[in-house]
Amino acid sequence: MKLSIASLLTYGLAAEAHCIFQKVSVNGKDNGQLTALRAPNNNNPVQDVNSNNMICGAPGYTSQTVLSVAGGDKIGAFWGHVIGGAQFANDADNPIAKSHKGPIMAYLAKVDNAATASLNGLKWFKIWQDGFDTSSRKWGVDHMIANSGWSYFNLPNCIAPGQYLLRVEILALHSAKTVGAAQFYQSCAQINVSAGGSFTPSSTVSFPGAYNANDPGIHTNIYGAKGQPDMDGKPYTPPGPAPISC
Ligand SMILES: [Cu+2]
Repeated sequence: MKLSIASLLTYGLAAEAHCIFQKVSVNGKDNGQLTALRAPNNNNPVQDVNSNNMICGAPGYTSQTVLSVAGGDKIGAFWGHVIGGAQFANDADNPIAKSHKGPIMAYLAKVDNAATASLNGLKWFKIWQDGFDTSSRKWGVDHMIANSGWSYFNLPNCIAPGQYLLRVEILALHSAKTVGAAQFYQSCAQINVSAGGSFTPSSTVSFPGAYNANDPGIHTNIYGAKGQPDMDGKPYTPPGPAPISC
């Protein structure tokens, strides 16, 4: 089969129109590329919900840094098409291809030492999610793109002091009507909560394990009758537990 250069480029870019969570800000201070992060070194999605790569992405970078934060701080998670952001000038797929509609979610797991903790066996609880707004028909991913690659949320005030991994995840649903075709993008930030409350989660989930390929938030057709990725204005519930409230 012969393919023109143009079609090779088209297919190549389409296959790689993904993203990586690669920077963290605290109260507006950008801590820089890969600082305090465990992040994959390529932008490919995880599609097997039973893979260990569901935890913090495929093994790649591990920072030595642990960021100091406090309950109530405004956290920013920065996403880019590749490490560094745009892959080339005027990269239309930075921070992520616009087709990749879906929710963005954040989880915490308590650890003894965030820089060295094993990723296996951690007990996660969800602290934030931006799913789908039925009135504006915008997804978490739309809000992130509008914020030039940043997702913002507050660390709950009640979080107990100590070290945690902060797992932030995009679930891209553009192909999710096929089981196993939803795309997961996640990295983990290493944080030390210096001041907070006394919250301990009454229930937690495991990664892998929290999600099933058939969960209605994962195996779903987001396209309405007009072919738009707008759920026809119906509600969408992200997978996993509800975020904690405190
Ligand atoms: Cu993609």
